[in-house]
Amino acid sequence: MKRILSAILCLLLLAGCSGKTDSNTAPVSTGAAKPSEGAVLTEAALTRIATLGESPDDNYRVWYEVFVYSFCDSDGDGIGDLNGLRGQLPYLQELGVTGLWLMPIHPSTTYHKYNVSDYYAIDPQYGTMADFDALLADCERLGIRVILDLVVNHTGSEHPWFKTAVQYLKTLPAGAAPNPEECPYVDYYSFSTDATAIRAPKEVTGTDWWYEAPFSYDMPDLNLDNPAVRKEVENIMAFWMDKGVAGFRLDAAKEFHTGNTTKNVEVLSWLQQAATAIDPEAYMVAEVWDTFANVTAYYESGITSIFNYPFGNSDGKITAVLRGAGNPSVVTTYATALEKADKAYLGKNPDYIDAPFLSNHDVGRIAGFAQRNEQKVKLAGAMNILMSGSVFIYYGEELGMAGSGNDPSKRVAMYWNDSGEGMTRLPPDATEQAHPFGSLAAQRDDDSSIYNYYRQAIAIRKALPAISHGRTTAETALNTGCVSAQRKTWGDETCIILMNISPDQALADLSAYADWTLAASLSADGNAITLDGTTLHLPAYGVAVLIPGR
Ligand code: ACG
Repeated sequence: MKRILSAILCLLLLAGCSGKTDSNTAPVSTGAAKPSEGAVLTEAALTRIATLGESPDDNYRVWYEVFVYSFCDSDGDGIGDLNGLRGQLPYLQELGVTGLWLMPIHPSTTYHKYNVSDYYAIDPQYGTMADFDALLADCERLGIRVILDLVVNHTGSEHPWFKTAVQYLKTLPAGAAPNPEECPYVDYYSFSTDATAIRAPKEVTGTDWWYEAPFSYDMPDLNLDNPAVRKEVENIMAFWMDKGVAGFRLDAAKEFHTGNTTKNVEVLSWLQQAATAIDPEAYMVAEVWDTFANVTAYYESGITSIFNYPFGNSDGKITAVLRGAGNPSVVTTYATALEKADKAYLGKNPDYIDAPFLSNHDVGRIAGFAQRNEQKVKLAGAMNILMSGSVFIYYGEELGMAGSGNDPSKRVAMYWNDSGEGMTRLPPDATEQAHPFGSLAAQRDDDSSIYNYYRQAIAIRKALPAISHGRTTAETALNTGCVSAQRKTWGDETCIILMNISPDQALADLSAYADWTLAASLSADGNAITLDGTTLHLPAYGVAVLIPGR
C-alpha cells in the first residue's frame, strides 16, 4: 500500500503538486512546478505497483552531491551556506533526492575545504553547528540521509596535530630522534630527515625534516598505520554519526598508500567495520578513481560502495556509448558492460551497492561530454539514474549546467535563476560558465526541460525498485541495432529497460514479449514512446521500461 501511495505521489509531484513543506522558507523563490504532460508511469505500471510490498528504505538512494560554497547563499555574503541548503530541501525533495553528500564543511584555509583544520566543527563560512543540526533534523523529517566527506588521507597543515608536530621538530636538536612520549603527533604523519624516503616531500622550514604531502604542501599525509590515528578517525566518525549522519564519502581512498592496493583494501576494511560498529546501517562510499580492474579489486575490502568511475566521467562507459550513438556495435556493448561490472563487483562483495555517477566536482560536467546536445544530456541522465545501486547526481546536473576548465570552474554557482537571488559568487579563480539550458526557474515551467526529465527518471526509478536493487543482465534478444536492452531482476521483480541510443527512431520487435507491459517511458525529443501491437516505437534517445504481465 505504501508503494502505491508513493507511486501516486510521484505522479502527483510530476503533475505539479510541488513537494514543498512548511518547515522552511526557501531564500530563493523557485515557484510551483508546472504540470507535466503525459504520465511517465503507465496505468498498467500503477496497477502492478499496487501488488508490491513495502518500499525498501535502505541505502539504495538518489544521492545529490552538494558543494555548499556554490549552492545557495542565505545571508547575502555571496558564499553558499548550510541555511541556504536547508532552505532548498523542498526543492531537492521535489526533484526526488533521498540522500545528500556534502563536500567538506569543516574549517579550512581553502575555498574547497579538502585541507581540514578541525574535524569537529563547521567552517564559519558555511554557518554554525546549530545550523548543521537544524539541517540534519529537517533532512531526517524529509527522509533524506546525509553523508559527509571524510578526508583522512591527509589533514590540513593548519590542523593542531600537524602544527604541534612541526613545532616540536623545530625545537628538536639536530640529529635527535623524536620522542613519541614528548610529542605523539610526529607519528601521526610521515616525517623523515631523508627526503628520498618519502613521497612528494615538502620541507619543514628551518629544520632538516621533510613531510609527505603528495596533494599539496598544505595537505600533509596522515599515517593511517598508527593506531592512535585510527582511534582519532573512529572518534570523528562516531561524533558525526551520533548526530545522525548516515555515513561518509571516503576521499582519496587509493592514496592512503598510493600504489599499494593490498594496504588500501585493508584501510577500507577497517573504515567500513568501524562505521558499521557505530551504526549497522552506515553508508560508506569510497573514491577510488581508477580502472575497472582496480575498482573491482577494492570491493574485496567489503566497502559498501565505490564510485563507478569506469562508467562515469568523460572517459567512462556512458560517455563512450553516447559518443558512439547510432553505431550498433558501440550501443550493444552498453548492456553487456553493465552485466560484466555487476558480476565482477558482486564476485568481490556480495553486499556491494554500486555508486554510479556522471560527473562530480573533480571532472568536467556532463553537458560538455554530451556536446551540449540536450537529448544526449537527457539520455545520459537516464543511463545514470536507471543504473542499479545508489545513484549520485552532482548539483546542477539536473539543469545540464556547464562546468569545465580548472577545478573551481567545475564548481560554479547553482543556477537557480537569472535574478541572482540566492546565487553565490564564483569560487576563486573560476571562469564564468555559459550554461546552455537555462536556470531552474526557466526549466521548471518547461515540461520538456532537462530538469523535468530528471524528475521523471527519478520517479520511475523509485516506483520500480527492481531498477535500483536488481541484478543487471543484457537482454540479448532485444539488445540489437541501436537499442540497448538490459534486464533487472530483484527477487520476484523484473523489468527490462530499452534505450534507443541513436538520433533516429528505432523499432523494437516485442513479439516474443507478448505478455509484457509498457510500464514507463522517457522521451528526450518530445515524441511519445508507443507500443503498436508488438512493435515498440522508440524516438531518438527514447527510453522504455517493460514489466511482465498484462
Ligand atoms: C580527491 C577529491 C579532490 C580533492 C582531493 C584531495 C582528493 O575528490 O577534490 O582535491 O583531498 C587523484 C586522487 C583522487 C583525488 C584527485 C584530485 N580526488 O586519486 O583521490 O586526484 C588519475 C589517477 C587518479 C587521480 C586523477 C586526477 O588515477 O588517482 O585522482 O588522475 O588526478 C583515466 C584513468 C584514471 C585517471 C584519469 C585522469 O580516467 O582511468 O586513472 O585518474 O584518466 O587522468 C582538492 C581540491 C582540488 C585541489 C586539491 C589539491 O578539490 O581542487 O587541486 O585538493
